[in-house]
Amino acid sequence: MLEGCTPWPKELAERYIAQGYWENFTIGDILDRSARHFPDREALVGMSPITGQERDSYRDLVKKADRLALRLLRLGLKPLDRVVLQLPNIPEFVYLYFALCKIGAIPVMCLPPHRLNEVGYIARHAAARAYAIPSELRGFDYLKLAADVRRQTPSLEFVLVADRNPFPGTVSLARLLEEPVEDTCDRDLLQACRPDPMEVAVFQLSGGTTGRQKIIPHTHNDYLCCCRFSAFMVGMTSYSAFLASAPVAHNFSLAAPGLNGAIYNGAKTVLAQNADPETVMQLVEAEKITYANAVPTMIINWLNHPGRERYDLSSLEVIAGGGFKVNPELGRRVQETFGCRLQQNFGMGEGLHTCTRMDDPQEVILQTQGRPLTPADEIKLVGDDGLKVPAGETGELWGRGPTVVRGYYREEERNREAFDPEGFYKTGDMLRRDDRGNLTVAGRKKDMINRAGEKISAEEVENLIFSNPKVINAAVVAMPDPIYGEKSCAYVILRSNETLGLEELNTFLLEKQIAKFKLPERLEIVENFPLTSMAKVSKEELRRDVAAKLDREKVV
Ligand code: J2J
Repeated sequence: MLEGCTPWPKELAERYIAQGYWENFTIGDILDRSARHFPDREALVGMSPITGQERDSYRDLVKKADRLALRLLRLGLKPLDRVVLQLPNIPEFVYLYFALCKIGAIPVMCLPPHRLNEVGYIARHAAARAYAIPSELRGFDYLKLAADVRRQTPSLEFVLVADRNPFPGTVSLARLLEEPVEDTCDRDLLQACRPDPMEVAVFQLSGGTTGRQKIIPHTHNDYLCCCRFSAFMVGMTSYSAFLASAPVAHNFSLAAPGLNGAIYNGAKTVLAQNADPETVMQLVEAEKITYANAVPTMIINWLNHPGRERYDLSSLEVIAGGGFKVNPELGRRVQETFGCRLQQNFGMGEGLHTCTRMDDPQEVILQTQGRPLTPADEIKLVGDDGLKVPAGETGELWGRGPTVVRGYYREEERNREAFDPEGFYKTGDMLRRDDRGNLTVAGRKKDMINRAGEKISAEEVENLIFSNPKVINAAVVAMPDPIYGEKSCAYVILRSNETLGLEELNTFLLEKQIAKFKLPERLEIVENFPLTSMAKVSKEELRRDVAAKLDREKVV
């Protein structure tokens, strides 16, 4: 396994293979297999910035992925090279993803809202050789971002741009995709590059725990195991149509079951450019979508859309909620309004997942986040003393299994904190288990804000606020929000005679080029922070304080 990654113990890896959890396929193999079984079936629908509307059969998709893979080899990319992929939901994401997987290069899954603060760090930490971007998206200039990332990243040689026009100093994805490949030697070359299924396939990013984002190395074997079991749980088959309306780079939309699961089963993937109700409903009707995944904020927006009745949404069989807790009332409304089934998912980029099953009783589907994904998952709920909590009580979820990574990439020290010596990943999430084994999320131990499924590390934002010369100390906490679930609130202590408003603070933070979703949405200037008995800032008290303030403001 790539240096800097933690392999599974040999004996366990052999057991996962012997028991069929790991099938020794690569991500490229599953595309090839579906193309052999269903050459003419629709594989991918999406809007390309290069060619306009694309509708690829499996035969087309494999051809484009292969062509691009060969062109990337010609360009000089090699197995295990890291390629930061920051493309939105466009067909080129899919072509490039499979092309990289086929040559054993590793896509690094940055999200479109990430900025220099995030991408620069990740590109350097991964020692990326290439970086793929759109030229612009929602008014943001990615070419300028790429120039900045390049300046900071000595390893970065190629910037690949998904655009019709060429840009100086970059490689045009349009050109790479259009150049014909007829050479049979090239095909042998591709075959020779087929990666070892035990090798790293994809770098995911951690959902913002402490400090900087960490890189999660998934192998072909563990990532495909995740999509296969997840697809089974929602009844995905070659007749399914999956709507990706959240960024397809995110683990939920890529691997649980997501794009991987759809390709594995020969299903159709439809890429929505955004999660607006109009866009989503048009696509559900036109493409006869059967399965959609979403964070609760998106579901709330869909339910409240006044134009909903204009669309025929009867093809929808399952809406899978995850990333944030779906409350039972919301779940009930999903089922009544859309006439489909709800499935709950509790998951994370590190690969541990729980979910409800299609045939679970209604109260399990509405009230819990289900059970672990595979029979080989081992989980425990642990107290502060590191021991299992008594049955029925809340504890931190620790887990290991055939889909759960054993360590972050190049993070020896942080790995010692995040994984126990037996390889259990400590999620930082607090859960409860009922007597039938169903788990319910009850809170969080880690210092993170979950804003509509987008994760914000409090520590990362605090450090940036702290670098403001007016500021003595800062503490960022979650405040409740009816639509976003949580938003972030900054408590700040200022130097004497200084003033600071939310707008000024956010202008300062934006100058640091951080992703917009990380900006605090409320600022409280205080004289000092409440402390715990251990003399640490009591974030719990701050969370209570802001929640009480919001309650009072609601009443007025
Ligand atoms: C409460 N909190 C949840 C839920 C995740 C499937 C689904 C989600 C993710 C994801 C994912 C939650 N209720 N139902 O990768 O494959 C919070 C937890 C968790 C963190 C992980 C997937 N589902 N969470 O959200 O890596 O705090 O993955 O540890 O972005 O989201 O975030 P992330």
